[in-house]
Amino acid sequence: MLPLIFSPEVDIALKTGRAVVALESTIITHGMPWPQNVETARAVEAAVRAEGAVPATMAVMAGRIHIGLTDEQLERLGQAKNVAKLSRADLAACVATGGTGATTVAATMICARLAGISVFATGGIGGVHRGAESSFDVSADLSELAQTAVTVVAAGAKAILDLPKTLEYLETAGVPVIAYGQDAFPAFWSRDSGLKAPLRMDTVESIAAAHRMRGQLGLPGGQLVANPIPPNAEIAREEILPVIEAALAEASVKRIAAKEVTPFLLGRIFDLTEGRSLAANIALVLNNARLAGKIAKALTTE
Ligand code: PSU
Ligand code: MN
Repeated sequence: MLPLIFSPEVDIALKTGRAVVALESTIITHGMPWPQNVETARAVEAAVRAEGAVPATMAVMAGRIHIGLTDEQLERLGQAKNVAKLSRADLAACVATGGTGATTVAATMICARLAGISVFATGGIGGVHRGAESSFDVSADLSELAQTAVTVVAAGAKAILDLPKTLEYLETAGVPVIAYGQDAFPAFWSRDSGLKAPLRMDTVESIAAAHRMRGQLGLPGGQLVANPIPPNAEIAREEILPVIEAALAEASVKRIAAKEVTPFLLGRIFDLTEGRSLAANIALVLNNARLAGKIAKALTTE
């Protein structure tokens, strides 16, 4: 028996073939401060529901993989300190030892596949970090996209990363990167990274069809749907880039490494923009939840 605990709502939805959207929990524990993290998690679930799909927020609690959290569990997770950040490398050990932790994009994809969920919404995936040629810091999210058949909706990759290298990696790994409704690959807080996305699709039906076709062709791995942040919420690239540079310089002086890098940078960018980066982050996650809900719906209708 797999150590999975389905919330009653998700259980019924999966058994009756309804649309379900997976959601991660690292964004709650490591990506946003309390109480905005919990408020956002709830709003994201509501956005998925508004599209007629059922949200399944994932987390490991006391050695069980939860597929869908109650409101109370969400609140507890959002207030908890020192929660483990679980990626592919940590998941089994945490479950086996009865631990508790939040799932990253990589771990959420693994849980979604185990649960039979095909679509997942997040903010921005991890990627190749700047200076990766010496640090070797490449997010496990990328290799997960190459091997786990889940369509991930994100606002591109976070602009703190080396985006050209991230796109090169995804191409090598055979991951389709699909910009939604525009040619440019979006850069999380900004709509345009200055790079062209390898693929563009303008309808959820095409995204759903491409997801299905990958399965029919026996291709492992998922798809990355890069959904630009809504125009009224974006922070222009010229404005966010110096802030990112400042945060990166600080991370380097403080020798921040491994799992701490992304949470540290997001936290510093929040401080340096006086919270504007968080408002943008919330807007883009909600936007991704809506699109993921539509894709999940499209996947349930042949
Ligand atoms: N999207 C957000 N905020 C976040 C993340 C995504 O808007 O905090 C998290 C995801 O869980 C993603 C992780 O998998 O950041 C990447 O961490 P790393 O770079 O250490 O792989
Ligand atoms: Mn990393």
